[in-house]
Amino acid sequence: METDHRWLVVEDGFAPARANMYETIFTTGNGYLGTRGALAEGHAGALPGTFLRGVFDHHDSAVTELVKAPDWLALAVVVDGTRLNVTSASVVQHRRILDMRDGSLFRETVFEDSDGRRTRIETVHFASGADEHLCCLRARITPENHTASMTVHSGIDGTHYNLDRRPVYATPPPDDPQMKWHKWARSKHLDEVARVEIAGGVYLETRTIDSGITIGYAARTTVSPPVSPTVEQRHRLVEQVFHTQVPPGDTLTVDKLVTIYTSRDVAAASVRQACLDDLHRHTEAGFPACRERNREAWREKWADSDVTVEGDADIVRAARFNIYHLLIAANASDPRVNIGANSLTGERYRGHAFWDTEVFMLPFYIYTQPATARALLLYRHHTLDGARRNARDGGFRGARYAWESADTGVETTPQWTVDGAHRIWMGEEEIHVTSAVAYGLIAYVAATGDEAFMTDYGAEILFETSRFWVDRLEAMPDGRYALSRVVGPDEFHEHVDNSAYTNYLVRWHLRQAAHVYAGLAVTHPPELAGLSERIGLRPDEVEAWLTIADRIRLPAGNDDGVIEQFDGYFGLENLPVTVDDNDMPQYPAGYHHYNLAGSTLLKQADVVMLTYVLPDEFPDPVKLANYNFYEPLTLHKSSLSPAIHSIMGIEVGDPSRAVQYLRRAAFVDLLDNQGNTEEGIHIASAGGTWQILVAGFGGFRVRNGRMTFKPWLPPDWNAIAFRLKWHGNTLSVRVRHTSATFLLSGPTTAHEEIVVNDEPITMPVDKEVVIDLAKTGS
Ligand code: IFM
Repeated sequence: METDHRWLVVEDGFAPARANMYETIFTTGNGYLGTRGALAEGHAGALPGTFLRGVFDHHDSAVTELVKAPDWLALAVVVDGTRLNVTSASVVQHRRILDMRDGSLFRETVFEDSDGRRTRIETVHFASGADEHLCCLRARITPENHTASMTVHSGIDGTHYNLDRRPVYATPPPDDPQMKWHKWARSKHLDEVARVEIAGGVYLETRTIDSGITIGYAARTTVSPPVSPTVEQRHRLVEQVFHTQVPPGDTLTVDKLVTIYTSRDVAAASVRQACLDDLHRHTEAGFPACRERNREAWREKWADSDVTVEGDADIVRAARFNIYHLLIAANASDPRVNIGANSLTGERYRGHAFWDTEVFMLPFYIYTQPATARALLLYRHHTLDGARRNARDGGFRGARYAWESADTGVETTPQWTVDGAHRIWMGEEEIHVTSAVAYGLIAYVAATGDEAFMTDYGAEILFETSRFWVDRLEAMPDGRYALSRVVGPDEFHEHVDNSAYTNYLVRWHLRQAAHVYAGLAVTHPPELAGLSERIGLRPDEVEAWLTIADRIRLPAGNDDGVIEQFDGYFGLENLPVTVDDNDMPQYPAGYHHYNLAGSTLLKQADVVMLTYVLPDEFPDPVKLANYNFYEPLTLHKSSLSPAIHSIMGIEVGDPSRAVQYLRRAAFVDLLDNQGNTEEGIHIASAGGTWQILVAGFGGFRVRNGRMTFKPWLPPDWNAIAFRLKWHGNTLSVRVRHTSATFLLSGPTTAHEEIVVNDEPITMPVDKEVVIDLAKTGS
């Protein structure tokens, strides 16, 4: 195992109160699946879960949700009649280590039963980074002071339901049966299809109830010294059971290989065979070879993705933790899926994708894993028909992307909070997500030069969504166009008119669409003609986009350049804000998420966010004025908020809180500073953390088609280093206080022009360029 602590996340000792949080943090995965780091033997209060990308179902849940798939980790050890777990035996020693370098989770626990028998269990498991259908576990079980009559159960457990356990809220929700709490909370999605013994192993097949997705798991467990297993089974559970005697100090080694396929991968009738074929292949190779292949795959991922900071080891570890979670959240192999707001690590937000993907996470993938970025954007094309339906359902033309998007792209935002107490309006009103999709695809094409993506997919998205905007905009008597009844990024304020964020983005969106149309007319006339014919798009419609864009009503700025967040915002009540020990703002006494609409307080970055996503629309003094005005009013009740404030603080020349905001974002889950990590990783904050490092401290932006840098380092850091993919090449960047070093590496030989502190620099391929930052006016 890795020994450098900057690659490790460690849990020392078992604390029931933190068990669910660690399950989330210790999720292992590979983009195809995510498996929470629950203790394999289970315990009261545990929330295990494996989630398979794209496996959604509705059935008796409030809305379509990501299904809790069968648990492949399940492994129980019975010693002299006691099934060892944290409640049946005392825990003498417990330590778990997530090795982020190769995505594996180590565990070492010593149990002592009521007769003083001590048994040590050590495990390592991972979801293979080399083969997305493979999961591996090795356990070493050692009776330390006794001869163990030992039974090991190893199998596939499909008995779990979504939200088996109530989520923990600060104030427990009322148990009013009218609220159908139990129905809302605990949902069944799987029917059993088959459970069988296979050669040397077991196989479980289930099917989702509404969506009809077949899910197959094949598992083979072997033990050493060898023992022949029996097979035990009951509804939705099948396991191999090994009975043996183990002398004191001897170790029983258990290897478990599991293969997983669904009918999303192969035809339903072939799922079982696909599992068995893979299992056979991996069994031939054996656990050590599977592990080595996994390590090799992770070496490649990190070579492109790592960010290091010299001078702050804690930040390096936290940065890697966030990048690790981004790396297990998605991969390039499925263009029909996106990343849920809690990735594949938990049930919060039901696996639904938000604007989080394009605005917070996509930059990481664009610049480090562009094939994955492409797959994520292809999902938006795959769900374009769903977006068309959303527009149609609202009475509009074109396509409107869902605020919460699952498998089809049809709006899946629940209309009520889970306790039934509050109406959720985001599905109807948080329409800025549609421009986030445009934002993501424009950035992707600019960075990769993937014009085929634009002609084959991106243009259709841009054109259909522009149609939605012009229909959704309302013509006013003065000839301007307004957008009423929306929610901007700040979700404390619903039903607002002319949200600055939304309206600026819509204007930008329409102009981009028209620009792309004009560009394709020159570079790809046949493709444009084909697309126009297919969607019935006329040139005069495109001209209208530009005319309307020019007339969109943009909220006025005050004398200092502060942009009013929406119509009437400046007239709202100012409430005092207090901060906690960590200097983070608190709700004023008596206030909470649902009663702050009459105040100027913000849930999260809104106008400041606008100045970040559209950097060229606002001069520096306007950015500064808005940062100074809105930052003290922002409560950061969304984990998406701190990252943007860190970046914009640096950009406007007030980096005093940049490191604090970085820590808030980077440690949101490691320290559970939003209090809900047990329900899943804040994956948008993970993307935001990467952006702080690269766009904040590294000062990276794309401007006029070029990579530009305006770095700034905190005094106690020595350097920051990262890599960016650009048009197929890689730019390695290392920034120090006084200098910055750039190296552009192939495969292409084309030089690039980059801009550092406003100075253009020509970068040859494979030749390091060192810039004296003092001379560039930094
Ligand atoms: O998309 C976010 C939103 O901005 C704030 N509430 C949570 C959502 C999912 O992360």
